[in-house]
Amino acid sequence: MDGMSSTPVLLSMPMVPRQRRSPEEVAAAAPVTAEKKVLLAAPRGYCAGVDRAVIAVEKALEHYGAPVYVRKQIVHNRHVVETLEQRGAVFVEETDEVPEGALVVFSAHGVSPAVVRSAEERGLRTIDATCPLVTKVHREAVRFARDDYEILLIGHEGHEEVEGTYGEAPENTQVVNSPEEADTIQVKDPDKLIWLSQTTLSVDETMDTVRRLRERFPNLQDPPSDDICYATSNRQAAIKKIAPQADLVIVVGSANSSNSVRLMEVALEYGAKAAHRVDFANEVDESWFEGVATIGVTSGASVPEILVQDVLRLAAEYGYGTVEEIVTAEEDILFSLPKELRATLKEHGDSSRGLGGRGQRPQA
Ligand code: 0JX
Ligand code: SF4
Repeated sequence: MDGMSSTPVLLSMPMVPRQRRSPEEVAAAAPVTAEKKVLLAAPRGYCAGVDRAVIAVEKALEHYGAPVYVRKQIVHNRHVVETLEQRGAVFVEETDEVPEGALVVFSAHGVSPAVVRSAEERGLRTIDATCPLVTKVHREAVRFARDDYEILLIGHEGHEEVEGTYGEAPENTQVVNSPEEADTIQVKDPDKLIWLSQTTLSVDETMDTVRRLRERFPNLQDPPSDDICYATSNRQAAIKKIAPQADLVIVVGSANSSNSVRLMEVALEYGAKAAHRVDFANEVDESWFEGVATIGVTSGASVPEILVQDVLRLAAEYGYGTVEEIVTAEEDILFSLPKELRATLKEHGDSSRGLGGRGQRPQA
């Protein structure tokens, strides 16, 4: 790992002591004759946009000192948020909770122009940690709205990213929440129509939504490039390879993390006999191991690798010490830090930069 001097998020939640059944008791409840093993998905965990956003908050704390305000969760991961809170980050829902003149970081999921304006009006200093791949979708929305297109934004209403992208062109945009909605949505002009999407959706479900939209609106245009990002699709591809062999899939990720929840759904669709999402290893219920030979393990794009290692340690205690990594893609994408921060880092002679995928390697 070259030149990265920021402190990675390392603290893991302490295991809550609770009365677990012993590995012997679990094995006795449902004996397993096949070899017990873990298939570990790669890629998994941190993407380049998350890495950059988390480092942005860490660097802001280091160079400007606490408190550093963050609008919404910087990424949708409890451990990351709690760890940054311990270091002096203050997470707020809206910029009007930030004292005038203070520093606020916008989360990786992006913000609408209205949020930027409101921060300006309050004289806030801002660092925009929006992932460049989310910004790309914002630019598409602006451009197609300017050209008088109606935009069908496939995504989940209420998710910050959808609010941000929608806010770029509210007059021209409708949100399509599901394939079913594609069957009923009404448009103004079916010949001047484009679909865009949230970056963290199920690739298959989105294609189903588009297929259903196109049945009704044959002249629907595709986005200039994929809006579902490389990290989302790579993580889904990896779990698709594992799922048919897995008696159980454990996805590490938070409940509000769209891409993590999608991994669980994709695992089930591709044949996993069971799938569960956990924030922390202590949420794994040992009864899930009953009768299980092969466990698939993966993690969402906002999940530090240390949390996966905690799950692997627990699985090993129950006899799943053999871990085979199933690699379906290599990722080497890396984004430079937000521009507002780069100038300050340069002034302070700090040459560190974000390393996409750093979370994929075990952190010592
Ligand atoms: O809920 P999401 O999957 O969009 O966000 P999360 O879990 O924070 O993942 C990384 C940030 C993604 C932004 O596109
Ligand atoms: Fe960016 Fe994709 Fe990561 Fe979202 S999931 S932060 S779009 S790289």
